[in-house]
Amino acid sequence: MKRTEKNFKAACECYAAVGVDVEKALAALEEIPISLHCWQGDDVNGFEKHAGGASGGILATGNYPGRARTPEELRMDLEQAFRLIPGAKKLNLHAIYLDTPKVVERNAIEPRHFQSWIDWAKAQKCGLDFNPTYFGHPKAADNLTLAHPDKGIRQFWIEHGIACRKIAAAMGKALGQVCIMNTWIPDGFKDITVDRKGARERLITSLDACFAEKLPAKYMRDAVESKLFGIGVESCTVGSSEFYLAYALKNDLLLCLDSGHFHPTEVISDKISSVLCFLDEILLHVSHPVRWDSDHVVLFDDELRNIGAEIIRCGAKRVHIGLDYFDATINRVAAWTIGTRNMQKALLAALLLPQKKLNALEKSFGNTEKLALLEECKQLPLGAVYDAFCARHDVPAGFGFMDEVKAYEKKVLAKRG
Ligand code: RNT
Ligand code: ZN
Repeated sequence: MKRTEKNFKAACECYAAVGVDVEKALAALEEIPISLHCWQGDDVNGFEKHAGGASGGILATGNYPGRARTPEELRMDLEQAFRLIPGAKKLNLHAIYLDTPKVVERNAIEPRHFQSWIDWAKAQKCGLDFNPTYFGHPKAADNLTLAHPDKGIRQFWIEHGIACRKIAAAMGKALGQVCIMNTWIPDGFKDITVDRKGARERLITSLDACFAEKLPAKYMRDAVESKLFGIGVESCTVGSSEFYLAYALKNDLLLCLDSGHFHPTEVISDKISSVLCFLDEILLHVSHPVRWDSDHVVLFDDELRNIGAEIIRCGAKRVHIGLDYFDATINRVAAWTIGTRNMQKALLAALLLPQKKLNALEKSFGNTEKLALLEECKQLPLGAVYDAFCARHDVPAGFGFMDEVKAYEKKVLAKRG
C-alpha cells in the first residue's frame, strides 16, 4: 500500500474514535469552491493599455521575478496553480484584467472584453467572480470615486459599476454558475474630515444608481466590502463597516468581510455568525494582515481555523470564499497554492470536528470536556486526510507541490523579462 493510503487509513481510525466520518467530511469539502484572486499573479497591475495598477491605499511590495504580463501568461500561471490545488475552484477577476488590444475606458467595458476569460473558465470547468476596479485610474487620483464631490467623476464611476454588473451577469450566464461581484472603493480622507456624512450620503446615492437594475440572482449577486483605513486615507474611510453592513441589510446585498479590514484585534471569524443572522449570504476576502491590512499570503493559523470552523457551522453554501492578498516577494504560483491549500485545510479541519458532541457539551455546560476535546482534536492527523484529498485529485500531496513550483519557475517564470 502506498504511504498516503496507509496514513489515510490510520487517520480514518483516529477520527472514527472521536465519532467523525472522514469520507463524509471529504465529500463536503468537494462542494466548497475557493475563489482565487487573479491579482496575486501580477501584483494588481492588470492589462489596461492606459491605466491600471494598485492605488487607493493598497499596494503590492516586492519584485520577485516572473510576474505575468499578459492575459496568456496569467492564465498559464493559474493553470499551474490549479494543477497544485485540489477541489473546486473559481477565478476572481478585476475589471482591469480585460483582454482586448484596444484602449477601452472603464465606463465602456463589455462582456466581450472578457470573452477569453469566459472561454478559459469553461475549459477549466471553474466559475468566475468579478470586481469593478475603482482604483489605478486618473479619475481616482483623489482617492475618491463614487463619493467624489464632483458629479461628473461620480457619474463616470457609476457607469463603471453598471458596466461591471452586466459583465458579471454575462459571466454567470455563460458558465451556469453564479458570479459574485464585489464592490470595493478606496474612497477616504487622509486627515481630519469635517463632512463624513456628506461623503457617505454621496456614496449611497451613487451605489443606489449602480445597483438600480435588478439582475438575475442565479447569474450574479452583489457584495459590498467595508474597510477601516488605507495608506493615504488614514482618517476616514467612507465605506466603513457600519456603513456597508447597514447598506447591505437595507438593500439585500451580500456583505464582504475582508480579514485585513478591521482593528488589529478584531477578527472576522466572530462576525460570520452575527451577519448571517440577518443576511442570506456573505462574501469573504481571506487575507493575512500583519500589523495592518498588509495582504500577506493566508497562513494556517488560529484565525484561519476559526474562519473555517464558522463557515462550516453556519453553512458553507451561504458563504462565498474569496482570497485577497498580493505578495510580490515570493513565487506567485506558490503564493496562490499555499494560501488556497491553507484555506481548504482550515475547512477540512472544521469538517473533521466532532461538532455535535461539542455542541452538546457547550449546551450542558460541560466546558472542561469541551476544552479537552477541542485541544485533542488539534493533534488528530488532518494532514493525512488532506494528502488523500490531494491524491484523489491527482495533485501533489504535502510539500511535494514545491518541486512543481520550482520546475515551472525554471522553465517559464525565470525566462520572463
Ligand atoms: C482593498 C480590498 C480589495 C482589493 C482588491 C484588489 O483593501 O481588500 O478587495 O484588495 O479588490
Ligand atoms: Zn478585499
